[in-house]
Amino acid sequence: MRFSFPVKENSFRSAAHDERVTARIGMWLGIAFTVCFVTGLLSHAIQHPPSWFFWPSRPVWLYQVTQGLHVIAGVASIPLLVAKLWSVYPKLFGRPVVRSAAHALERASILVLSGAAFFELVTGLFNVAQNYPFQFFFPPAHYAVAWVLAGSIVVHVAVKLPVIRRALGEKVDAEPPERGTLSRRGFLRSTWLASGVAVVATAGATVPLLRKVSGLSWRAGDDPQGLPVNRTAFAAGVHDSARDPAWRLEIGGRSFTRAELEAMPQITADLPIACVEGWSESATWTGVPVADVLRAAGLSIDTDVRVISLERNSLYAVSTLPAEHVADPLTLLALRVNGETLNLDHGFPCRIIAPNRPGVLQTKWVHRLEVVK
Ligand SMILES: Nc1nc2c(c(=O)[nH]1)N[C@H]1C(S)=C(S)[C@@H](COP(=O)(O)O)O[C@H]1N2
Ligand SMILES: [Mo]
Repeated sequence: MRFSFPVKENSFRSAAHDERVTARIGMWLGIAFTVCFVTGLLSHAIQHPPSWFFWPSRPVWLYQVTQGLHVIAGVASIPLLVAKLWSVYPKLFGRPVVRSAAHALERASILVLSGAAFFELVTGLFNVAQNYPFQFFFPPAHYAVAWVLAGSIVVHVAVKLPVIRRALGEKVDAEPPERGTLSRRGFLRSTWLASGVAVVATAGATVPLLRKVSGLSWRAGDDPQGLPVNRTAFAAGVHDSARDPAWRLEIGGRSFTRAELEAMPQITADLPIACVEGWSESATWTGVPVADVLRAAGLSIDTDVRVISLERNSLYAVSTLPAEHVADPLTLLALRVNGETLNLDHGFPCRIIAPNRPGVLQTKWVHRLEVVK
């Protein structure tokens, strides 16, 4: 490539910068971001339910699928975003810098779009890696910027619609590439390949079939009882209290020892833990349905139930089971996993395992249940 200075927008001849290429990558990036946005809003609503919101307890694997898709689409977007930015960066050299007020707005909206997209993918990636180098709290920041991103994408697509239409209507390789250069199709194929490799390398975190080939998959380690541990009993400060023989499950003025819970009829079911970080892992859980514990304490089961952990001062120490989940016989106060007594790090003496819920609400080291009026 030979440049004469100053560099001009049309000095860039590579097929990668052709609008047909830009539009096609843009379309896939738009689809991937839409999947992220919809599944992200859903996950947010499940964790912070507005009064009109209803989330069923079945099928048991639904959240595992929607959150798996959220993270897989986000991972796929990373190579797509890099390729998209590469495709359009010659526009930075377009002159005049600003042609009109409308043009200035358009350029500003692209700046917002790129910044928001970069922020979402980087923070999301750090989150799935359970690494928080930033000062802000991840979920509200990731959620707020998602709206900024969605808005700027709508503006961008609306402004570019005529170009997008024209570009998608044309064949990718209507004329052969310059000798010795990558064709448009070649650039597109490399982009799809990079995206595909990124997905295959990580999706094993939630897709069992890919576990062996997902070299970069996070959290697929050999933790106790074959399940990843998100926070250990030690880190949660319950290392002693959870093993204290004086432990009781308290509910409505009644209390139960672990032996008393074990003496109640047990249910065994295969249920996943589906973490918001995108990993999921199924196990065979055994325990007492929460509804049975409520009945044993003489309480109605037609109610929301607050679950309180031995853990103190943590956002994850309390969760609320909606009535819909309370009534489901698979919503367990789990005592055993894969045929063994629950490991201390997995929530001994007992933990919540409910169908179709984010892992963050599967509260460990449960100490008290409260009826929410
Ligand atoms: N009390 C308490 N319960 C908790 C957590 C926690 O930090 N404290 N982490 C939650 C999260 S984010 C997940 S994904 C699951 C993970 O369960 P595991 O560590 O047994 O795999 O536990 C949930 N229950
Ligand atoms: Mo989680």
